[in-house]
Amino acid sequence: MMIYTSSLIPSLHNSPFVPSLSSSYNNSSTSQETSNMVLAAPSEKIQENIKLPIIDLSLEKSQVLKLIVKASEEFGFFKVINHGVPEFVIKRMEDESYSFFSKPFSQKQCAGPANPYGYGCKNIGFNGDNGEVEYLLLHANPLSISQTSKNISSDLIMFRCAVNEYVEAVRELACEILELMAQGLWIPDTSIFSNLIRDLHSDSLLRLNHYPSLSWTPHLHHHLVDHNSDTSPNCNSTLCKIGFGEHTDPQILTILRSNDVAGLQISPQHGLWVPVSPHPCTAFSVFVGDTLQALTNGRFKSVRHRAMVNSCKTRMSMVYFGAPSPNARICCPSELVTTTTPHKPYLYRPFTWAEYKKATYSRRLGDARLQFFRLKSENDETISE
Ligand SMILES: O=C(O)CCC(=O)C(=O)O
Repeated sequence: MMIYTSSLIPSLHNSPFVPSLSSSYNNSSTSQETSNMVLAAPSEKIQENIKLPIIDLSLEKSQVLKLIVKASEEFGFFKVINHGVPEFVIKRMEDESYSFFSKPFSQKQCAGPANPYGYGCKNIGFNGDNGEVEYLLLHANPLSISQTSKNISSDLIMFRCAVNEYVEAVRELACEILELMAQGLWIPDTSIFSNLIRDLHSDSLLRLNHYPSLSWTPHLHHHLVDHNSDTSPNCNSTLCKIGFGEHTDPQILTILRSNDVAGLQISPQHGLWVPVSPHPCTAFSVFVGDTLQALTNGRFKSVRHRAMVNSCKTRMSMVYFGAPSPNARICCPSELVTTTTPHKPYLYRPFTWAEYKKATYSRRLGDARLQFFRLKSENDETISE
């Protein structure tokens, strides 16, 4: 009899991919809820001295392939620099985001509730997760963007252009990285992963997250957006307030850009959190998602991460989630499966993105969902996700 366990967290399921913002706040072993504010558990270990990989995409290709594969296997996370996304495209999107979040709360509410697209505040997803965050969730498809943007900006054309241009640029970056990954894994069809998010019906998303400083209250919030930089995560506070609770991303690949305020942390192993420095500010953070873990037969690790609130500086992040089309069949290429020694059988049963998304939505943000798609193996007694 085989038992499946989660080595990442004793909690079990989440609903994070679309409205993603949920957190495992229900999980008392990892966090505590205090008067509506979720705090990190005191027992957690923050490890400042782990050097997270920063990959220069302009280096020689064979070197880049190796670095990407290594980082995806070890951390499921890396940063990229010299990525080719023009600074003005990023800046325009950032300006639009700041402009939206600095509006009075009542105006922002007109773009909500996030069901699943639109403006959300504190509530993340549909299963009771919450955090110190407000966000705007958009489908990455231009038609959907134009429909959702009606209540978001007074200058619709400007907003749509900024979003479309940004989405296009980060999608290209995601595709380039996915192609490098396929090459690094010696898969002959190097577009096998990237084609999933290039698909016209791709279910990719853009989420803009805004983590106000702790003095913020929604109804007073119309002038508090603070663009000053600060790299210390909790400059005035010994508390560790959670903005966006821990989770893995269900999609294929996530490309995140934040302002220069710290707060993002990744968990390469249960109970251990590594702060991701916001520098260099021209970098993007790249996360392996659950679907890519399944597509690589478990070689790449979908990384658990969360965002902490800074007590005196406002943090903002812009997150592109590259996803397949709902009907896409997720099954790892045969090159990553071996029946001879070293034995590497299929780890996951094939599933469609629609199926995985449904499973994700029905759970809490911090839950480990991929384990439910894992195939039982005669040799495995306990399988960890
Ligand atoms: O804001 C961040 O740094 C993390 C956000 C995140 O994990 C998400 O939106 O899924």
